[in-house]
Amino acid sequence: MLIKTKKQIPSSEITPESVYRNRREFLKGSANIAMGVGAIGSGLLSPGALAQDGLMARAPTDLNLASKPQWLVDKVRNRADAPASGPFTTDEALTPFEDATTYNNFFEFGTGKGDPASRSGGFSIDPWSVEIAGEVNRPGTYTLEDILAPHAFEERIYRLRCVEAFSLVVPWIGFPLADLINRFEPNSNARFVEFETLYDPEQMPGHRQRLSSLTWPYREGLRMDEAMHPLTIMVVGLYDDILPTQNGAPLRLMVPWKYGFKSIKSVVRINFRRDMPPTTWNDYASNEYGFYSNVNPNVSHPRWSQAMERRLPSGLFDRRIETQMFNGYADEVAHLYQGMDLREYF
Ligand SMILES: Nc1nc2c(c(=O)[nH]1)N[C@H]1C(S)=C(S)[C@@H](COP(=O)(O)O)O[C@H]1N2
Ligand SMILES: [Mo]
Repeated sequence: MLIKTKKQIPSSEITPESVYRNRREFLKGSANIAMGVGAIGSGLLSPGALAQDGLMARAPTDLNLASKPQWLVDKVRNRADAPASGPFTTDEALTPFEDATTYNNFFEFGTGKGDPASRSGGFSIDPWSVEIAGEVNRPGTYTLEDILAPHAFEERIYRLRCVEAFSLVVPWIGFPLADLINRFEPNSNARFVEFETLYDPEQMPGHRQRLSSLTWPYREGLRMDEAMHPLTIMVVGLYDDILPTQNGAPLRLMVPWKYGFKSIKSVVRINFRRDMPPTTWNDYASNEYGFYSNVNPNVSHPRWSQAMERRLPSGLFDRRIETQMFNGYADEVAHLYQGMDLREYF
């Protein structure tokens, strides 16, 4: 949890957005190919960048997967693009694929930012199943295929703000959690949703550490109205492909107005509860990591300010920007917390 403070990076050095967006136009078969060529001419686009950001299919090994289920790849590719504007997308510069997939928090694979990418090779997501449990009419253990079958995927370009004060902008691919929840018919006792990550000491070195400070499996939770909010999505891909292991393959949560640790990875269990579930980081240090953990520049972490953030990619100079209330999603979500003291319910 180290926070560096350096000078601003000129925005001209941040080009991946144009690379990716041009590519989307390219794939749509529009006349914008010419734009891409122009971009190469101006030095914005290189063949290397094209490969990196998705024009070439990635091998399972590139995503730290044992295998890539073709049905899932096809479903991810055959999706709706992010809307041009509105709360479900941001036009801020995208964090390059390379940075979004090599600078990660996934403590099951180690505590270093590079560990999840370097230590998760050969991770198996086939077969994968998700248990639906608790206060629902249709509990059961469902295969990933069954879980995903009725959902059309869409791209959402969201900001992700880690509690450690770095942030990213990522083109996620997924679907609203509300649509999944409705299928399993929670009953009137369901006031909270609890999520659990896979527990697998053989595949996850963090689980083998004898003196781990975190309790496994990794757990997170949301209030029911937070889970049903249209911004809350289940993610199956990023940058035009399925999720790499380090980003939470094959299925993870994304709640863009909360600190990143709420967006639990590699989910195997969704449990509907009457009471507020225990969560991993809150168990570890309840004075530092609250259940709500809404992004809030006015409420400091006990050990550092949350007023600013460092936007990836990290370069020679860090780009520091102001953190926004609810990570910039206040218009959409502030009403969920009306009347609550956000210092008490941090
Ligand atoms: N199971 C699990 N989920 C997790 C984590 C983790 O360690 N284990 N880290 C969280 C944290 S602290 C952040 S910031 C985000 C990072 O997501 P990303 O690596 O896709 O950017 O994942 C969250 N989800
Ligand atoms: Mo985080």
